[in-house]
Amino acid sequence: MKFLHLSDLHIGKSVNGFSMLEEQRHVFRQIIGYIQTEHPDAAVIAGDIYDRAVPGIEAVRVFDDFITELVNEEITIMIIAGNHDSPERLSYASRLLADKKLFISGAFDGNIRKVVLSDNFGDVTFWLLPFIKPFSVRGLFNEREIETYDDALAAVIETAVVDYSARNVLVSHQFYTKSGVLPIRSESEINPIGGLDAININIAEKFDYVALGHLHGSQRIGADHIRYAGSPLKYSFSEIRQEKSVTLVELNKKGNFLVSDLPLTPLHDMREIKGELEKLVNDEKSALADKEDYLRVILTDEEEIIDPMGKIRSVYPNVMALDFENPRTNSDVSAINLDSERISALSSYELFSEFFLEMRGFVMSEEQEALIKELLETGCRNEAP
Ligand SMILES: [Mn+2]
Repeated sequence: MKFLHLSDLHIGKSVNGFSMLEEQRHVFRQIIGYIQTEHPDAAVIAGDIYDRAVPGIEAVRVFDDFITELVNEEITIMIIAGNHDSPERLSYASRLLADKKLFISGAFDGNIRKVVLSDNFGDVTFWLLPFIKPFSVRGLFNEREIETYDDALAAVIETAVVDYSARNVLVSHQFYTKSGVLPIRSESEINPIGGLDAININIAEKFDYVALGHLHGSQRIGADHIRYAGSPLKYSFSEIRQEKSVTLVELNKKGNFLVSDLPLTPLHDMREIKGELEKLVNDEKSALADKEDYLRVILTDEEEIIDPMGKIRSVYPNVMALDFENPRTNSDVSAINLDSERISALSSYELFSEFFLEMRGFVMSEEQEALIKELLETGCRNEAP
């Protein structure tokens, strides 16, 4: 049994004001390409199909095209709702679509939806558990106390009658951790309750494979058979060093499996460049790189620049963020001693040289000293009645 594991598509997402729709179409074409070369039996999408509960028209079109192409490949498609999706909207027409081997698990109703596929080694049961919150499932378990995410997941997984002598795959979209190990987080994941949603992965360890969504960096959680596929694109600058991929899983006979990452290449990469404006604009090396990449530009110029964004965008049109890193921005303003008595005792010249040192990180040259003294004297003379 071979299947693709993907997640966190976030179709329709804008990153720093730039629409990712063309990028998304681009990586979806690569995923279809992998299906044509690898011939998996199924594809699993572990939540966060859309970026918003009410996706825009273009986002719906992009997903419609993707899902139609997946169905045309005649593989089984299994989808769960993530925390960004509206469960009801996502599962629209899902009963009709089951005939097309497309299974969508939207809202959790007390039973985990399962899909059974088989191969020469027997059955593989896929358990499609959409994103849940403790309060949203509490009503389904009257006799149980459900306070935490751990409680909620324990109750929900117990509803599944799992035959662990056969092969089972859990598909889930939650924040799982292995005790004591900090997972790789990304800024594009929205984490509304700051870690309280963490669930101990022990609860799912007996499944033969756990196809997770929610974290945007591809990673294993405590064991090789428990994995986040990660988002197919970089959705924040915290991800510039991540390799984006889809995960290919091969389940052979019970206890025997293979996992590999199939790399995804964006239309334009997201990266960071740093240096002085002149150099960055004329840089020989950057001439080789894609100027349309999504960039965070860090300017190290000492001098004030007029319209830095306009200047940098004339060469790199897709600059997403502009930051400055020089002695002026590095100085810690809070460290300045603002004691009013001390300040009033200082001369104008002394005040200015302190200010200069704070802003630039070094003392004035003799030439600068002479200039400022002259200016202060002229200023004072002109002020006098
Ligand atoms: Mn997500």
